[in-house]
Amino acid sequence: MYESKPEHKFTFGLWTVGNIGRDPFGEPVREPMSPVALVHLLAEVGAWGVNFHDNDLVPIDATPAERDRIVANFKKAMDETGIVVPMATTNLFYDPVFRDGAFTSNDPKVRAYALQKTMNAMDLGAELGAKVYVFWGGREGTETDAGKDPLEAGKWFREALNFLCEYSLDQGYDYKLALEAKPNEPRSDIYLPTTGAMLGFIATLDHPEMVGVNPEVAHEHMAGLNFMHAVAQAWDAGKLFHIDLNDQKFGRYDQDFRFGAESIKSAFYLVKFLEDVGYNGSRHFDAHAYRTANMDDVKEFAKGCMRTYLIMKEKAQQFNQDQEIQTLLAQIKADDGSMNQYFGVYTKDKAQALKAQSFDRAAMGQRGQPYEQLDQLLIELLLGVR
Ligand code: GCO
Ligand code: MN
Ligand code: MN
Repeated sequence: MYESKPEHKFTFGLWTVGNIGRDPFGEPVREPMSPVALVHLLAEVGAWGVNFHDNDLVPIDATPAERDRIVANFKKAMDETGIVVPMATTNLFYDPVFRDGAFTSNDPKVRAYALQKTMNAMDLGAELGAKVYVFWGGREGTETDAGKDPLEAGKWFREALNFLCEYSLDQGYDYKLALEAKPNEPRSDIYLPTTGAMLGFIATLDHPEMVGVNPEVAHEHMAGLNFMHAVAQAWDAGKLFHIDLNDQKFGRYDQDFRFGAESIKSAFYLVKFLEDVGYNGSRHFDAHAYRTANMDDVKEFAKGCMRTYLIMKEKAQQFNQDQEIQTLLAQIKADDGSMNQYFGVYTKDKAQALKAQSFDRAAMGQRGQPYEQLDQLLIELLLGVR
């Protein structure tokens, strides 16, 4: 039961199961594992794919020969396990050079270096088969707005993405670029803080068709927003290129909990949405095991992410097939078709006719909806008593 299969497209970053449990108050609690060992771990727990930042795989100071040796070993591990690389990204936040951002750093040398580093990382990802390239602008922001102009920073970010779209085309990579919004951490304020902001920004690019989003549960929850709604907007725009699944208490520090660990209802709505619309991309878990976990518990963490997703998928099917729930929904959405004449494309005649239509506003305002009843049924379904 709830066994993960390749068709579920479950992926993890090297940095997720490989997280060594450092936090601002304490040293690492787990030994670092090599990328090859992590690929084997992911195969053991039943994942389909692995994603990485350039420097999760190849250290920032590696020589070209070291790089090639590391990549060859990694490919061998992929062949041995069947694990694939659907997504790659750049680490533009760890090294001190990025302390004031990468593409939006006030220092033009840093901005140029960020472009160079990203091109190299795109080469690395393409070599290993990645089709989605993620941009998470963790340090693209400010602590004080006294020192940086958001218009200028936005222009730099736009120019960088335009440049990198052209680079991808020039190299013949068929990358789709996915922008990942986050409101704060590690900067006090990060530019383009929500998925909606990213969607607005994408429309201003030279190649908007190449660029979509990588929404993350925790990031919208940090902003106090409804994640499923953000995902729905991205889907509607044809821009849901990737997704980062984890969990997060609202209003807390950046937690990266196991998927479904905290917000069971939100996880349900999200999985139901993805499955109902037929989202076909990776289900990527961008989460970390608790700091108290040893490696056996890290494996349980990874299995738990996938298992909870599959349980929620089953619950979504149950919801869709539940007679009582569906009868209530039919009642909630009842439509005798009498208003159809007014909807859809505007015409002068329609507008005239609608202006002449009389409505019983008082009666309409009295009509209740059995959302309490419906929600309780959902709760009982999730609690396993239905
Ligand atoms: C975070 C982000 C990152 C990105 C990753 C890939 O909060 O640290 O979610 O984990 O997803 O850098 O771009
Ligand atoms: Mn995150
Ligand atoms: Mn993420």
